[in-house]
Amino acid sequence: MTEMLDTSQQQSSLRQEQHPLICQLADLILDCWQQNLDLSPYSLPEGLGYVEGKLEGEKLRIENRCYQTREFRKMHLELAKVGSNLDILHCVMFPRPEYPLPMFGCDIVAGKAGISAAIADLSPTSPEKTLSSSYKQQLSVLSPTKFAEHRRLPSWADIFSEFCLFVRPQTELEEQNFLEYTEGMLKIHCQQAIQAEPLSPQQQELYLAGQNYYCTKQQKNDKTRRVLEKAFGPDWAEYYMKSVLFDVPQTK
Ligand code: BLA
Repeated sequence: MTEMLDTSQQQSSLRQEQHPLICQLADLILDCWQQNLDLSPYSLPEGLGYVEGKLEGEKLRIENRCYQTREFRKMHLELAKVGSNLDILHCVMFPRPEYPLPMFGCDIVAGKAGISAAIADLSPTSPEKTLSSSYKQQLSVLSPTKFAEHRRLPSWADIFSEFCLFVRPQTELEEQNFLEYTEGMLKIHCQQAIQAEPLSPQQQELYLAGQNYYCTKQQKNDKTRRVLEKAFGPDWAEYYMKSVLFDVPQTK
């Protein structure tokens, strides 16, 4: 347990083998969490802290770190490596249903030719599927710099906000600009969370439904599913997507 909380000891084997932008973002996320929130450990299902799989083709290694706080049911940072070709960072912050908070999510996929996908968003969970005006106001100040290649979102991705940044960075400068924007989002989110007031039980149901909708949509990402299926098989991939990556929070 104490080991999970010791973010100074986080120089894991997988981390050192990752694309530099992934290492930087992972450090930044853990620093930001530690500086702004009061972290407690969160236990993933047994045996899922570090996982290795190999069915067809290359070995997939996954390393998870997970925390919880007063405001967040689960804060999950995952690093994955497929053979020597593909590095992945995945991060989601699941609010406790008591609070009207959006979902922070980001994903970086880096291949031999560089980063093919970098996405960051604060996705609404409100019944109206919009962010609150104070979130909007703060996020609109971030205004990301120009990227040469913005990517089109797939059809399942109607969960993201107007502040979602989804790009294929083409230079180190663009990589740093993505990092800066994501950091800005994360800081705003942590500060908003600290100030959040609990909802009425009726409202909580509605925000929980918003989280369920988000998770259901993310589970439709076939690109993620395929990577997991190739290394662990379809049943494990389904289990992992539903119970670790995008588990739907339980109603009380
Ligand atoms: C895309 N996600 C991808 C891709 C891969 C993965 C291989 C394709 C890259 C590309 O199109 O260039 C794989 N991502 C993974 C795996 C894990 C992972 C294996 O997280 C975990 C073990 N995905 C998220 C989150 C968001 C997200 C939190 O996990 C957003 C907040 C988005 N990933 C996302 C989107 C795409 C993607 C929108 C593009 C999908 C598409 O183009 O169809």
